[in-house]
Amino acid sequence: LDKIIKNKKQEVADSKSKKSVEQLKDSEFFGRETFSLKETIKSKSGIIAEFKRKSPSKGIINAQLSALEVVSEYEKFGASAVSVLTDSEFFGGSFEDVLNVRNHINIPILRKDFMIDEYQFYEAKSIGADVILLIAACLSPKQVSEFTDLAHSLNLEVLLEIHTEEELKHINKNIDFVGINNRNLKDFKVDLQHSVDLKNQLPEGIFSIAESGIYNEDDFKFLKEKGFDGFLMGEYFMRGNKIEDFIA
Ligand code: IGP
Repeated sequence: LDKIIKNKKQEVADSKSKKSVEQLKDSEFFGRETFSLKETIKSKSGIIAEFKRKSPSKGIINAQLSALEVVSEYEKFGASAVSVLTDSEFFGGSFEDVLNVRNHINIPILRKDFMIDEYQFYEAKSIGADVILLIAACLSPKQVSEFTDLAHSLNLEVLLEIHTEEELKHINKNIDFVGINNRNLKDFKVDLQHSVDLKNQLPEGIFSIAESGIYNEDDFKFLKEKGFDGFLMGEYFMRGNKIEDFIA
């Protein structure tokens, strides 16, 4: 994670020198009306289906498919939202992946990246994202709170990702969704029961999303029974498993 953050800081510095916030605001998507995951999480399957070519834990997952092909399937078969990785170095994603699909789907897009600087929120908005991710493990509670306000001022919804009891402190009343990562980012181990235990400590009424390592119907059913509202799934679908078979 430290390596990713270090790389991200450099990347953001480079982007800033190429394009100002004012230039980002000129993008055709900046003023668009956004889609709300708060609405689609309940009206559809709850699945947030991810487009991801590779990851630090799995290496190459699927480098063949186009983002548009994949997310169109996701939408067609009932995904509540799509998550698109925009980190290129570690996840093989790009802004183009979001830009190429924005006008072709009518569900929210989560820009999946490591948000560490205000600039990235304007960037997210300029490429047509509707939701952004904040990862507690790389932010202070104060940063989470400030970034949440900034996101909301741009009409972006906020998913806060946590993994430990300690990180419950990062939650504030303005957060839209709390994601509990089933995968430990330090050793990449997946533990669904750990997530359920943590979910039981969330504030009443907040939307909860189980993230990562959901690889079969039993995992999904288990987490659903335990009361999770949303399910963030990437690898399983990127390896060619069909979302329609899964939801049916
Ligand atoms: C999806 P999986 O195991 O279904 O491919 O996981 C998603 O939860 C995972 O990509 C993820 C992630 C993150 C990626 C969760 N939190 C933070 C990058 C950064």
